[in-house]
Amino acid sequence: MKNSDVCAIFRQMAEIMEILGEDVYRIRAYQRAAQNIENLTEDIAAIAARGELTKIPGIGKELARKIEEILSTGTLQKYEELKKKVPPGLVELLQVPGVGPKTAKMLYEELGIESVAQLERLAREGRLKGLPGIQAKTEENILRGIGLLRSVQERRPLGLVLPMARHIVALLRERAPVSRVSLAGSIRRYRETVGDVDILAGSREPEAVMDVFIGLPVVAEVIAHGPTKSSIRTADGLQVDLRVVPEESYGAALCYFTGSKAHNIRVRELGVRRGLKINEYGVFRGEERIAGATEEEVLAAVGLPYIPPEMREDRGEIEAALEGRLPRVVDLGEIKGDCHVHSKYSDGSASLEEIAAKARRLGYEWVVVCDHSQSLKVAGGLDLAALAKKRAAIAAFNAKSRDVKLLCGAEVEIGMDGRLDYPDEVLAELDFVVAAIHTGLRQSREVQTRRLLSAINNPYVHAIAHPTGRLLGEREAYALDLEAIFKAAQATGTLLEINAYYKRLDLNDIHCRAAAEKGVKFAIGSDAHLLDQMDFLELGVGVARRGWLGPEQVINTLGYRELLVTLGRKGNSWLNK
Ligand code: DGT
Ligand code: CA
Ligand code: CA
Repeated sequence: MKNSDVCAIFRQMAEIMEILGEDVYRIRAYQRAAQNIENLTEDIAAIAARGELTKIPGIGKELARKIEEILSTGTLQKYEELKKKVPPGLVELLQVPGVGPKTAKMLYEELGIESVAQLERLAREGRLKGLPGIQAKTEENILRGIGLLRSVQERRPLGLVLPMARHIVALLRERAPVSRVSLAGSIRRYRETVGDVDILAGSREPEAVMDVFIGLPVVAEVIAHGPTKSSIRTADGLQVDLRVVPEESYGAALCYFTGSKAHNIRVRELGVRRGLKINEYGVFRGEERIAGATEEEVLAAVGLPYIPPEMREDRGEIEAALEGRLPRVVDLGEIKGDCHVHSKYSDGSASLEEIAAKARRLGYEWVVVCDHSQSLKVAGGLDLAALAKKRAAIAAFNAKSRDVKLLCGAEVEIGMDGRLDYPDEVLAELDFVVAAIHTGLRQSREVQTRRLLSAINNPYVHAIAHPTGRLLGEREAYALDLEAIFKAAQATGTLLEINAYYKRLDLNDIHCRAAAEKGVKFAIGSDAHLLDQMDFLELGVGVARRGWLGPEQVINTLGYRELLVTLGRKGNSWLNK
């Protein structure tokens, strides 16, 4: 039984209970439990074995007993009973936005519909008309809902969406009568993938703003056009939603449309306890608006400090904020360098001078120039002679440069037996050694863990590159005992990388937070192979913030001198404080 299996059972139970119209709070309890189990980095069976299930947030005695039953029998009596109460296809229909449990049940009973594809066909043929509660408009809405479902299922990597989203924001600022414009939704929270782009504008002339929006050159299709709310699709199929609100509602609307939905629900509950109603227009006591212009004001009305958007996932930020222990997370402005950039010496395209010039534009003090090691021939790995040449070139560059400094790094292959691709005396000469696995990705959990542990235990390895090896939408993480990796990284003062390349984002937010709780520190690297890819570092900072990391946990916040001292001796005070 894996964590994901336990999660799936709880999610299904919540959905079936929804069809059966059972208690909303019980349904929510199952959903929250599923989410929290999904976020675990440890095997749930191991937690159960220690008798610590109730330490998982959202898991009380009753749910703990159910988890134990699932672990020992492979299923749950209650789940089996629930399943018998509804036809299997019905649960699928519930995923369509606008199709609630009642409609799903009726569609099944009247027409035997039990899949989204079937629903789509019948709605297109106009065969839903005349059913209880179904009008022409309802069919249209269902089809739109199915489209929406597909667009959400088809999520895109954040790094590919951000440039277009910012371009549209810039165009609106330039051309529309807006006082303020901001990104909202998952993109503002720096989720690693986004369903659609949400933009919020403040204006006294919403209709004029909408006219500009739907007329922008990037618009390929207008999905909806209203006075305060419109949606468009760009040529490559990206959906962009724009909402316009009056200035005095801007903060409330920004809170609402930034989400996450789960976070918003919790904030609204806090409001209810104080007799307040919170929506996208403001915070209300009766008819009176008591807050709404800024996010700070809205959150303060329910007793909360400002919470960075990246933390708004209902992963404990509300509790932490209420108890005054919300950490201050690292800020992009505090980043003084990039820990992982490839140059022309291996498979990168930029020269040392170009890398330094780009770093200067980004406001950095330093960059670690990391090229591949000798055995990775496909990526132009450097043999010892080439590495010596690169070191000399970097030393010459640094002697001349009065601002940006370069560190001579290497991304060193970890062999199948855990051995590193350069001998120790060579590693010892490098400023920054990042060890990585690029071959033998399908080894067993034991082998993979052993390989990484052996790199972590090498006194010259400063960091482990992209520790889990996953690629968004392409490749799962390798089988790995992350707990053991975190523990060893902490004990030896080995940094774990937050690889900020848009497809990697590895470690991810959840793993970062778990590692940080074990005392691990982090190195953010863009892994740029092209100069412009150095901009991806921002995504890594987003991951760090979503992982609740403070500036003192991220080595990129150190100035050049401090960095050199810190890297000089592994196991020094900064690395495993
Ligand atoms: P995405 O687009 O799937 O990556 O994720 P989001 O979070 O951007 O979701 P989206 O675009 O559906 O909605 C944007 C925000 O609007 C969402 O984060 C919270 C808010 N929102 C949308 N629908 C609801 C709702 O039914 N209830 C509440 N409380 N908030 C909602
Ligand atoms: Ca969105
Ligand atoms: Ca949206």
